[in-house]
Amino acid sequence: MTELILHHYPESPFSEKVRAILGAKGLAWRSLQVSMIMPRPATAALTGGYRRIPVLQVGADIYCDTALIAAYLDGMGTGPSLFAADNRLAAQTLARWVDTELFWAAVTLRFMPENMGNFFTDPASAQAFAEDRANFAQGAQVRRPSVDEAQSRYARFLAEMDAQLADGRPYLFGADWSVADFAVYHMLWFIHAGGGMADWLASRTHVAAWMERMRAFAQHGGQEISADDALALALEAEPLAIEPASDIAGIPPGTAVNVAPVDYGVMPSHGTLLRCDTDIVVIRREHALTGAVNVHFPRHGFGVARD
Ligand SMILES: N[C@@H](CCC(=O)N[C@@H](CS)C(=O)NCC(=O)O)C(=O)O
Repeated sequence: MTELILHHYPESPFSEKVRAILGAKGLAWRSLQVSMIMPRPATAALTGGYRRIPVLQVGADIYCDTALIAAYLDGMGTGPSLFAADNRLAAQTLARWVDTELFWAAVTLRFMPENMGNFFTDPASAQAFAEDRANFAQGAQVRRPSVDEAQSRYARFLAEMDAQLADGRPYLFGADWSVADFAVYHMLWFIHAGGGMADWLASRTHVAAWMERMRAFAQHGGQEISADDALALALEAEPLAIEPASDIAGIPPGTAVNVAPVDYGVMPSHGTLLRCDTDIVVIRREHALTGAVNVHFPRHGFGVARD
């Protein structure tokens, strides 16, 4: 099997979701650690513009967004599916809510001075981060909640989650994990990673025990790979053959398009449309450093437009 290369950085919560899935499934992976702020030249050459983290590279195929990365990894490794049929709708819907609504509450909470821990090593890196994220926020269509709103959203969620786990089940929907466990895990990990609000977790004993179970999965690190080696692997590999199709009237396969998240970090990737269906969007692009690559996105949460 071609190696799984995760482009990520340690502080990134969405990367923590994927690190935990890789660990839970016992999958070997390569770690390409990127900077917390731009530029990220190798990742950008591969994605063609999409700038959110993480992305998963498998040879000359690049998978963007953790919803799609989870679906891609699901068929691999050991253990139960992340998308078991009996709770698939509930698990997917909870994961989407956590990754959007709870995420913005988590951002408010984590960046309260008392919850930040040592996120920034010095004032200059804090300033560089603020400038980078101001660029990232351009064109975003999201609302970051106030502290009061974020606290009440999180308190309510923790109470409901604790009640759900109170019957002794190990995971949110029963005996087996689902994608929702990993989505909730990374968000709680992010909120508390600076050591703040520890009492919120400690007082929810079922959540605290579940959190330790989930945290253990993410302790399974990847073997480092350099950006140059990751680019060389893309150059050597052939992108997957994708059955051409499009369900967008007026944008057939072969059209030059751009694909971008619809909510935030809306920087588009440019390429030629290979496929667009209810699950995925795939474009083909070329770059001197990578050769031909396929860039895959989930359909949910992404827009496709002619270039
Ligand atoms: N829905 C996306 C969200 C990804 C996301 O927001 N990632 C954050 C880091 S955890 C990001 O890209 N922040 C800006 C950056 O790192 O440049 C996913 O599931 O992958």
